[in-house]
Parts: sequence; structure tokens; C-alpha cells
Amino acid sequence: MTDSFVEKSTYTVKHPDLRSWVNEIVELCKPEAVRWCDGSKEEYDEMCQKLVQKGTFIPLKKRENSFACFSDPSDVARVEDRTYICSKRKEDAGPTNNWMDPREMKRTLRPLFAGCMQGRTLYVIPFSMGPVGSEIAQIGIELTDSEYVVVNMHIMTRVGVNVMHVLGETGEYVKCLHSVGAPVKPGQPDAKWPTNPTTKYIVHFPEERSIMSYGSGYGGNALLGKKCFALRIASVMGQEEGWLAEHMLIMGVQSPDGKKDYVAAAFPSACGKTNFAMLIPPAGMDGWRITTVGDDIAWIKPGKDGRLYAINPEAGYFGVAPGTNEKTNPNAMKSIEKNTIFTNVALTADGDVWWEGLTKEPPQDLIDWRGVKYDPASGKPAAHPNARFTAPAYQCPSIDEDWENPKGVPISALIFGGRRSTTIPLVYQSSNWAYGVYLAATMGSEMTAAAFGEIGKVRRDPFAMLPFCGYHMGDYFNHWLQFGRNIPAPPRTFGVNWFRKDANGKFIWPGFSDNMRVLKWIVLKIRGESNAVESPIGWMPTYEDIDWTGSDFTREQFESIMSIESEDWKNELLQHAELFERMYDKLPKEFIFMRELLLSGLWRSPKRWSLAPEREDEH
Ligand code: SAT
Ligand code: MN
Repeated sequence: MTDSFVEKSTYTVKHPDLRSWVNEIVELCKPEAVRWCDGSKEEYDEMCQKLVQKGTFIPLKKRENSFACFSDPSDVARVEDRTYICSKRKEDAGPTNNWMDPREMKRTLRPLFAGCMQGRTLYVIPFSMGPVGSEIAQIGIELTDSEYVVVNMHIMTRVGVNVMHVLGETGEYVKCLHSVGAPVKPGQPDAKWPTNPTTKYIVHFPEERSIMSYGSGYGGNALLGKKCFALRIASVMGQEEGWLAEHMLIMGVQSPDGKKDYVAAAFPSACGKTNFAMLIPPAGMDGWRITTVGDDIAWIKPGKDGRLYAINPEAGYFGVAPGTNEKTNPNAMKSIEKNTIFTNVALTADGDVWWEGLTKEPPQDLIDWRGVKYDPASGKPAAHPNARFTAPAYQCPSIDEDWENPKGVPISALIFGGRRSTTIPLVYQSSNWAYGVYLAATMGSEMTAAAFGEIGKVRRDPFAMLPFCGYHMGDYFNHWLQFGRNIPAPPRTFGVNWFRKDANGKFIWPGFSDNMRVLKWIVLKIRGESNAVESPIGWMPTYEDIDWTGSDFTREQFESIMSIESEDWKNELLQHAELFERMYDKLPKEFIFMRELLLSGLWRSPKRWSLAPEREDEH
């Protein structure tokens, strides 16, 4: 096989396996040109200019070095039903993943990839997930025919020649092959957002540590370092090697005396992870400070001192734009002032971006995400609900000073939260690691978009990893249990729910900056400095245990989001059993006992367990 395509690189590629893989893909996909990316600012600017010339990028007058673009309407989000885990054995993918035999999948994909890059440039992107050279970091090489992917990878990961140096001649890397699946025939104009409207495949080969993605140019489908590598493939690596790849934000919580604890928190998509990770404490909670390490993914490894250390494998934010504003997330607003790519937002007449929730009323003369004049009377949103910003992490004012520390930051607590209008209290602490794993495994979220089923129905989303775990969920639970057994003092685990509603369907908890009150209790609790009472489902703060400075949240309101309704919980436990049934053969036996224990606790407790039992009895 010729090596001609490698020689076109501006740096020397010493890695024989990488050279032959690139040559093989070039032969298969037949791009017009090959370009080895070096991660430089010049390269970034050149790609942006190329996208402007193609009509994909629209430069924004109001934001320095920033661009907006509109995707094809058929290509607006991750495609879970087109996502596969192609392990050799079906039982390794488990009941929650789509599976196909890897040989059969390759037979399916080969004809699709054959010639798919005709008329395009193939970009070779060497990237590191995590600080380059960190022991926790991993290397990937993405081959893509999309300039949009190149510039987004520049922001979201660490791209550069230094990655090739770390890789050396024999270093391991994850093979990430991506094509938009839209060859350009000679003489034919290219689309502004090339995509394959009918055929999409997001495929993982866990044993091979490789990814093949075809037909989409959007987000997690195309930026293969993110969900595909940093979660699906990395979760398999973690299981084999004794670490964790999790769908978690990482934040520092600093008290007025300067002491800082780091916590990691798992929430399903669209539960405000980015807002929580960048939280600014409410007025009156002077001296408390939140610092941001990451907003989406955490890689967690045990350190030599027996503590857990976490890094954020990413280098940027791919955040949901709608709902982001000066009140919900002032730090995100500052992070996206410049050097930002906006996808599927609306455009204002004066060259800025807009989305639902940015201001109360939409400005006049918007261009909507489909690229046409927006009609507010249409009842449709101007920005797509999954519109995104891609912004460099270092631009976040609350960025933690250790966010690039190759050792990671020590984790003191793990928080698990879903979106639940009933049943789950605002906050509770599990009594031990195994119960913490149980509560995380059984977390759920009410569906907000019809795409995943009936709106309002609870979708079980264990550890917020349902779409992201690269192996059998039952094995994953066992890995978590074992992981805790191997460390002398595992972090404390907590459940939270910001989304409980009252009888009129209104959210009870204000959320956003007020979440600091809950965090303060959590952090003081792990330091042994705050109180709690025992409830049928774990330890809970009373009204007195929470700092209410500057808040008018009443005792009655608090008790209403902390109550445990026996009927709701019995129903909840029935649903846990449904989840367990699906992974029967691999379900940890601890879970069966844990469920029994919960049930017996609820059996003994009154119809409604409340922090104010005396007053309950009076009425
Ligand atoms: O599109 S991404 O997978 O990067 C983001 C998400 O779906 O949460
Ligand atoms: Mn996510």
C-alpha cells in the first residue's frame, strides 16, 4: 500500500499503524485531498473562512471571531435509534443498546463509506481527551470530511502536533472515522450543511476501540471525542482498567474560610448541567464560591492516596442555547461573548444571535434557525430547541484554577439528579456506597420532548448514562459496586431533584442560584459540619439545616418538597423492578435486597413521611 497520503503531512508521522489506517481510509473514501491538522490558530481561522465562503458560517458583527450556522432540518440532534454498540457478543452490549454483529455491521458500512468523501478534503485530527500527556488522558484520531467538525473539535478537545509527540511510534489511540455521507459530484454545488438525510449510523466497536459515524454532521454524532469516545468507548476502557467514564459535571465548592471541596454530578441531558456547573451563589451567601472544572463528562480514577481524582476530558462547552440568559447562567453568557460557534440559533438584524429565553420578547426581524424571516405568530420557536453554542472552556469566568491539572481534582461527593415532578425530594443522602449506586441506577427523568416517548412519562436513565454506556448496564452497576469496595473511603452520594411541582403544576423550588443552598448543606455534611435526620430513603436536612439568607422560601414549601409519599414510593419501587427485570441475568444481588429494605422502611412509615410529623398528626 502506498504511503503517499501520509507524506502530505506538514509534520512527520512516525506511527506505522496510524499511517496504514489513514491510507486505508483514503483508498476507501476517495477524498479529493488529505490534510493533517496541526491545531493552530491559523488552521482554525482558515477553516472558518472556508466555511464562510461555502455559506455555512455567518460571521457575527456583535461577537468577536464568532459565527452562526444552520444545520439541515434533518440533522439537529443525536440519533439514539441509529446508535450501535457492536461488541463481539450481544450480551456485552446489553439490553439498553442497539447491537449488531461487528462483521455484519462492517459489511453494511463499507459500501456506504466507499467513495463517500468524493469532492471533499479528508482531515486527520489528532486530539487528546484531557490535558495532553496526563496519565488520565487518552488520544484519539478523527478522520472527517467536515470543516465544521474540524473547528468544533479545535474548541471541544485539545488538537495539535503535541498529541502526535505523545503518541510516538506505538502509542494507543481510538480510531474515529466520520463522514457526512454526502459526496460532491463533479460540477455539482456543495450543500451549506452536507448530511445524508436518509442514512445515519453512529457505530462503536468497543473491543477494537474504534468508532464509525456516517451521515450526520451534528454534535455528538460527529464530534466523536465527546459522547462516542469520552463516554461509550471510555466506559468500556474504565470497566477493564478500573476507572469510571461518567456523564457528570465537576465543580469546586469553596466556603468563606477558603476550604474547597470538589463534587461531580450526573444529570440527564436538558436538566441544566451547564447552569449548575457555573452557578453563582445568591446574594447574601457571602464568601461561597463555585468554580467550574467541567459541564458534561468526568473521567474518574483512584489516586495513590485512596481518594478519587477526576478530570474533564473536554476543553470546551457544547451547551444548549435556549433558556440560557443573564439570570439562569451569567457565566455561560460571558463564556460565549467571543470565539464561539452557534448552531441552529436565530439571528438578529444587527448581526447577533437570539434564542427562546434569552430575552422575554423576541426582537423584531429575526431570521429563524431555518434561515428564513421569523414569524412570531407561527407559534414555532425561532431557535431550534437543541440549538447549541461551542465555546472554549477557558473563557468561563468561573473556570477552576486546576481544571487542566493532569492529576485531576479530588472528588468528595457525587450527586445524582433527575427531572421529577413528584416523588423524589429536593435532596437526600444515601447511607452507604451500595445504596448510592442503587439510587443512581434507578434515577429517572420525565420526558420533555415527545421524541423519546410519552411526554411526562418517567424514563429510567441509570447514572444519566442510558444512551452513553458502551456495555451491559448490569455489568456497569457491578463495576460501580466493585469500584467502591476497592477504595478505603468512597465519596458520599446524594440524590437531588430541582423539579418537583405543586398541585397547580408549578415548580416549587426556584432552582438556579438557589441550588447553592443545597450544595452548601451537602458540602458541610461531608465535612461533618451540618445536621440531618433519617428518613425512609436516607439522610435529609431539616429546614433549620439549610442557609436561607436572602430567600423567602417558607418552611411549608420546604417540607412539601421533602415529603415522602408512601404510595408514590411504592409505585416508584415497582418501576425499579421493571428496570431490574430487563437486566435480570446481570443484576447485582445487592439491588434486590436494597429494594426490599426500602420497601420495608416505607411499609413501616406513615402514608406521608414528613419533616414535620407533629403538625401532620394535628390535622
Ligand atoms: O449532541 S451531544 O451528544 O454532544 C449533546 C447531548 O445530546 O447531550
Ligand atoms: Mn451531556
